[in-house]
Amino acid sequence: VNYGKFVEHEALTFIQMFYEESGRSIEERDERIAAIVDCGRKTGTYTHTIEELTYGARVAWRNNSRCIGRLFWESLEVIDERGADTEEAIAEALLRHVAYATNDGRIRPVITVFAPESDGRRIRIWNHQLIRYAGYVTADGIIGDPASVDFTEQCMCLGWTGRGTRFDILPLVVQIADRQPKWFPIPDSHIKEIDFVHPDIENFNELGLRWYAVPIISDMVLDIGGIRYTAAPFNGWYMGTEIGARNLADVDRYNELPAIANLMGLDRSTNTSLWKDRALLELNTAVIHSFKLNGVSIVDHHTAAEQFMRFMKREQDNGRNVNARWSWLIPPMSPAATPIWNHSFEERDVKPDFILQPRAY
Ligand code: HEM
Ligand code: NRG
Repeated sequence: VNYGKFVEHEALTFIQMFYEESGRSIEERDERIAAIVDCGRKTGTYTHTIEELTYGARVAWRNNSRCIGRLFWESLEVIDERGADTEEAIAEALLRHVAYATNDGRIRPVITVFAPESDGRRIRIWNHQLIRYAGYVTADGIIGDPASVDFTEQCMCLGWTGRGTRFDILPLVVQIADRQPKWFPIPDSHIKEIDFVHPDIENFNELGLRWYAVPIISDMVLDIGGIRYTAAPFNGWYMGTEIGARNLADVDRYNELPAIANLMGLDRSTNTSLWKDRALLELNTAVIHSFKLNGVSIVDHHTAAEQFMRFMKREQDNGRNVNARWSWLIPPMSPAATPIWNHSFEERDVKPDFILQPRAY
């Protein structure tokens, strides 16, 4: 019952912030506020201008307490696809996003924004990331990425079949309202992947490890001024440890440390050989080395931490509080060797932001 009022309050807070930060005139602002109030009371919602949408998406990145990469928030490119109203049109826009963001390896931070939730009608992209590897439960254990097992089963129920390798790219799955979701394969030509080699360990490539170039999160809500964009996939580039210290290393993901330690001839019979730490270090060396060898953007965790400290300084100089969560900002390797370690942060409820939403399936 209070829905309209709630939106109005959030909308006005956002509009005031936008007009203040972008240095527009008071007259212009008040005109816009009057229009939004009028539209909101008549229709229960309002439509962002392209300038509001662009600024809102950038500030959502700036505000996200878990992201270490926020120094570059102002460079986010916003693609307006609010007009895409069929599953096919949405899938085509997603493929354009993949190609534009990949940019042959010189990765561009981009967000594609689809129509927001209205009257309970919403667009959902079922994928967690547009590009991700399948995970299959077999009698001999899981093949592929264990984090994708549930989604992979959904894709197979919809009629998709994978080749059954450890690195099968999943299809795009798009749903409008409560219609049956539709799936679309991503052509190989759209996907850049990197095979991992090590600068000194010659047979490292025999492990057959690889990863895709661009992480494109596609299951979060972009919340701007009381409007919820439930389909707004975004990407930057990888920090090496996301792949080398988590995706390929976690025991409940690809769990590659034992194989790497064997390749290196380390003693796995005792923790005191620090075989996990040694294997982690070489895996992460291989990830960064291989991305660079292939001309694909990536940042190491030390540089990312320095960039984050510059972001904090710049925000403070601009009179803004930084919203941050320590446990997400410290990298999963050598965290105490980065300047983030010794800081304490405040986390508040700020908007615009990217927020989690329940699974679509
Ligand atoms: C989280 C790095 C760009 C929004 C993260 C995380 C890292 C990271 C390391 C933690 C991920 C994890 O532990 O799983 C970077 C780097 C970027 C970048 C190096 C390079 C430009 C972006 C962009 C956006 C964004 C462009 C949005 C416009 C987020 C959000 C999270 C996050 C919302 C939290 C995800 C969650 O809650 O699961 N980022 N990021 N990041 N980043 Fe960034
Ligand atoms: N850890 C996840 C990706 C999370 C977001 N990371 C980024 N985002 N770098 C993984 O696939 O490893 N980004 O927008 O660049």
